[in-house]
Amino acid sequence: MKGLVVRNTGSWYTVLVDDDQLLDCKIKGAFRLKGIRSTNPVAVGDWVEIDADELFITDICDRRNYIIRKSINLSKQSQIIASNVDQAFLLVTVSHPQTSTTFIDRFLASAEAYRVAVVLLFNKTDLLNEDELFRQGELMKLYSGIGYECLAITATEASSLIQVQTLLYGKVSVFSGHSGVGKSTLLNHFIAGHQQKTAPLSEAHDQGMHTTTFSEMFRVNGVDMGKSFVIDTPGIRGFGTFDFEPEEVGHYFREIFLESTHCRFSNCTHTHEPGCAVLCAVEEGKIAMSRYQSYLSMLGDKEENRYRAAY
Ligand SMILES: Nc1nc2c(ncn2[C@@H]2O[C@H](COP(=O)(O)OP(=O)(O)OP(=O)(O)O)[C@@H](O)[C@H]2O)c(=O)[nH]1
Ligand SMILES: [Mg+2]
Ligand SMILES: [Zn+2]
Repeated sequence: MKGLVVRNTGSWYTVLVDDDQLLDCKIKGAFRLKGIRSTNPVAVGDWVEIDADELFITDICDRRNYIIRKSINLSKQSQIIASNVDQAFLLVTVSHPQTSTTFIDRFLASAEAYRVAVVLLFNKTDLLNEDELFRQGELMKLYSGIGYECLAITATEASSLIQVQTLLYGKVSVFSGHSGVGKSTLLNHFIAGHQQKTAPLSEAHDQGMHTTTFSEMFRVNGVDMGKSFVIDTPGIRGFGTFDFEPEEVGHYFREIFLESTHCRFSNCTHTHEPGCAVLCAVEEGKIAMSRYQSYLSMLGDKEENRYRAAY
């Protein structure tokens, strides 16, 4: 029997099967070792084959895509946050807590690599002072200029909810971002019954409390929303990079990639090469310095062969 993994807590997987039945399944020991090096061999969003009598997952169907994050410490373990998604929403907060452009850019680059469309939701607009609103506007200009859809929202306001809901129709959407940016608060408006836990930020650090501890998929509530699903995820601190080749990193920064077609060398790393069109565009202000710095920081990970903390 085929089913959709909607939740994973420790060694238990909740699988949605025909007739809206939810089955709690395990995976067989041998299956766990099937050459998958992530901390979670089966992820929320996976389609799986199950043995419905024994309640075992026996196989995973090929993934269309996934959002993965490499641990920022040296363990080099990776974790699949969600798989088979139609789009990702990255919640960004200019403050409470602050989301850095490096973090945004790393998320966007990894989504590009796995061909997942991203919408940037600038949340907690209601809390921003004049300077912060200005900063939010600048960021929205920057990212919409590159081609990403950007929305300024307040997770508790009806007008924001309607804007987000229209984007969910008929799709599987994963919501990600730092702890405390409001993922669960926002998603609670779209799911029936069961409410996800939410919590205020720590007063001392103005950061989230890692309230959500595992990914979970919910059907979106509402007329005609039957085939629409959202996935709430635990807040991520940092976003390590992947095993990219240096000349590949530029492919995942859309505007850098576009410019790079004019570089003299096809394997240009856009750091020191003569005739580099990207360096030229940075100097002219056509490519934002913050984006170029994020690009360099991802290249740097590669050179140092380690993952950096706390973006
Ligand atoms: N003022 C304001 N507060 C918000 C908004 N969105 C969320 N919050 C508050 O921010 C706090 C954190 O929200 P959560 O929904 O728990 O954040 P989360 O992203 O799910 O955090 P983790 O589960 O830890 O990853 C809660 O106190 C929310 O009420 C918003 O748009 N405006
Ligand atoms: Mg949460
Ligand atoms: Zn170049």
